[in-house]
Amino acid sequence: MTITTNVVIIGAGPAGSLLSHILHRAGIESVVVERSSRSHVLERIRAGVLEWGSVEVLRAAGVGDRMDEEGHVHDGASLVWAGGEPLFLDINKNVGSHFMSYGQTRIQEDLYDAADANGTSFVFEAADVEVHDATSDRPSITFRKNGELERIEADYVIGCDGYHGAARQAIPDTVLRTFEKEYPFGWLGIMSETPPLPDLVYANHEQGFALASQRNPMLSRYYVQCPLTDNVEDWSDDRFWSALTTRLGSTLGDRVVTGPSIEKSIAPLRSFVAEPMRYGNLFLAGDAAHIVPPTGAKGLNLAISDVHYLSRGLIDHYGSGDDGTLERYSDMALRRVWSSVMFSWSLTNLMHRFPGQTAFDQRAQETELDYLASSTHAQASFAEQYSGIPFEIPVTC
Ligand code: RFL
Ligand code: PHB
Repeated sequence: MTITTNVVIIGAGPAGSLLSHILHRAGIESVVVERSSRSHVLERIRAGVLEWGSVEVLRAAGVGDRMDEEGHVHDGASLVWAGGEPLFLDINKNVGSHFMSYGQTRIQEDLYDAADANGTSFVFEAADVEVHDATSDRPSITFRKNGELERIEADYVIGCDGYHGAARQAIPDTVLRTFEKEYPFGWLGIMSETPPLPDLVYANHEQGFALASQRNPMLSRYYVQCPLTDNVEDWSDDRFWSALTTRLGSTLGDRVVTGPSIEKSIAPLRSFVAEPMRYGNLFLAGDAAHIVPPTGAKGLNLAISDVHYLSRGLIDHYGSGDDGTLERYSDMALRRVWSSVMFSWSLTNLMHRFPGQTAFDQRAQETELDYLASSTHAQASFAEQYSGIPFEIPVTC
C-alpha cells in the first residue's frame, strides 16, 4: 500500500514528534514512522535539563503548559572538586538566562497527547525502514508493519531516528563526513523517589565524576561515572549511594536523601557529528545527525533547536515558496551543534577521571576549576555555553 503526504518523519522521539506537531499547527501534513512501540518510547529515561531557548520553542508550539506548571526553573548550577565548597555558577547573573529541570519522558508524553488531540498519523512498530530516491522530487520510505510492506511517498523525508537510525545510512559515504570520539567510561544513572538537592551539582572527584539532578520535588536523578565494562548488577543501591555521596563531598553528600532506586541504567559517552544534515530532500535532525556526551545537557536541546530551524524552513516552503531557510538549514544547525559538541567535550574532559590519569592531570583539572572560581570572565563564558547560544532564527508564537 502507498500513502502520500507532505513530509514523512522517521522516528517518534522528541525531535520527530515535535516536528510533526509544529508542522500540523502550520497546516502541513506529516506521517511519523517509529520502530518501537509507543510505550517503549515513553518509558525511556533520558534528559532532564532544558535550555531557555528549548523552553520557548515548546511554549510557542503550544506544548508548554505542563512544563510551566511542573518544571523547576534554575538560576544556575554548582561545580564541586577537591573536597572544597561548591561553586555556584550563576547563569542568571552572568547572562540573564535560566534553565529548567523537566524530564524528557514528560515532554514525550506532552507531545503524544498533542498528537492524539491533533489526530496526527503515527505508525509505531514499523520494521526495516528504508529511504528511497532521496535526491528526487518524490522521495519515499518503505517499511514493514505486521509483516506487510508499506510505502510512503512525500515531498521531504526527515530522519529523526536517532544515532542507530536508518535515515543517515541513506546518505552515500562520498557525501557524508563524520566526526567521532568515544570516551573510556560510562554513566550509571539512577532515579529515586526522594527529595533532590536544590541545585544541579557536577562533581570532579578522584574516584570519578558524579552528578546530582532532579525531575520534581520527590524525584531525584543521580549519575556516577563508571567503567564501560560494568553492569547495573555490579551496582547495588548501597554501593551507588556510597560512591555518589563520597564524590559530592561532605557538604553536599551529607544532604543527599537516599532511598531505593526505581530505575538504574548505564549509558556510554560519545561525541559524533555527521555533515551535512541534508542530502537532496532528506534532512537529518537530532541524534540522527549528532551525539554529545550528557555532561553538557545538550542532546535534547540540540534536537529541539534543529526542529526549530527545520520547521521554519518547511513552513516557509509551503507558505511562500521561499526555500532560503531550508537551503541554510544544515550550515545553521551545524554551527549550534559544534558549539554544543565543543562545550560537552570540554566539560567532560574537565570533570571526569580518565584511565591512566596521573596526579599531574588531576591537578591540571583542579587548576582549571580554580580559575573558573576566580575569574568572572570564565564564569560568564561557562554560563553563556551552559545556557545555550542564541538561535539564528528567533522563536515567535
Ligand atoms: P531519540 O530520542 O533517540 O529518538 C529517535 C527515535 O527514532 C526511533 N528509531 C527508528 N524509527 C524508525 N526506524 C528506524 N530504523 C529507527 N531507528 C530509531 C527510536 O526508536 C526513537 O524513538 O532521538 P531525538 O528525537 O533526536 O532526541 C534526542 C534526545 O533523546 C537525546 O539527545 C537526549 O536524551 C540526550 N540527553 C540529554 N539531552 C539534554 O538536552 N539534556 C539532558 O539533560 C540530557 N541528559 C541525555 C541525558 C541522554 C542520556 N542517555 C541515556 C544517552 C542523559 C542521558 C543518560
Ligand atoms: C539529567 O537530569 O538527566 C541530567 C542533567 C544534567 C546533565 C545530564 C543529565 O548534564
